[in-house]
Amino acid sequence: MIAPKPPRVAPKSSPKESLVKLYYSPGACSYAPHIALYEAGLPFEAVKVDLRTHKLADGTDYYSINPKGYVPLLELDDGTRLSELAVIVQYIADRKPGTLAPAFGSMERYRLMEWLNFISSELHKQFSPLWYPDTPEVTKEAQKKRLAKRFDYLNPIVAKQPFLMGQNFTVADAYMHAILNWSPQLKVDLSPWPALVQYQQRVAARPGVTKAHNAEHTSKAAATA
Ligand SMILES: N[C@@H](CCC(=O)N[C@@H](CS)C(=O)NCC(=O)O)C(=O)O
Repeated sequence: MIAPKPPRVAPKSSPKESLVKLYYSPGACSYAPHIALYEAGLPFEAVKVDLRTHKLADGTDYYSINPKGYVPLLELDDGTRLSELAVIVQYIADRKPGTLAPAFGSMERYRLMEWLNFISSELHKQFSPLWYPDTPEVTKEAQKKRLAKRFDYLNPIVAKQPFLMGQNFTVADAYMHAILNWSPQLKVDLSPWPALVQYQQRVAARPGVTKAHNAEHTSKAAATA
């Protein structure tokens, strides 16, 4: 007797094994997803964008890839493109469940999103005007005062625990580290907040962070926000 043929099942493409492409600019906020990709151990290709010209190394107009013009941008192997840092890092984390973000739907995950939103609006976009040469000095000083209030809030948190969410490094730490990393260049003195200085050193010492740092700084391009 001939055994019936097993039903044809389409081979499952494992999203975990597919290659993603990260559009980044050295030292920009895209450092956060770059760190997350190394920390997650995912295979990826990093594509450098020159933010002064909005062009890739081969001359491609970056606006043709991301009409928003900014980095980061994540491209999946089916061509799908995802923008907005706080979303990109969660996507990366969810490709390696249980490593860089709490499970979707849990209260802890909302805590992570709370951090990502805080970092985006209260740190990242408060630092941004410090990059622009046409920002008046008085505005820069006002921004630094606003940032100081956020540092007052953050310092005791990272004094009592190694990472924003407690004992475990998450993508929120990748994001905060990438933004606070701008401090020396932008003349934001973190020394009145020693736990934040130690936090930066602690995160910088992680192997995934070192790899991302080395990858970004083997090439020269100006950081910009
Ligand atoms: N809302 C965006 C902001 C990203 C952003 O500010 N990117 C900066 C670098 S840190 C950038 O590419 N600026 C250049 C430009 O806007 O053309 C996100 O969260 O991803």
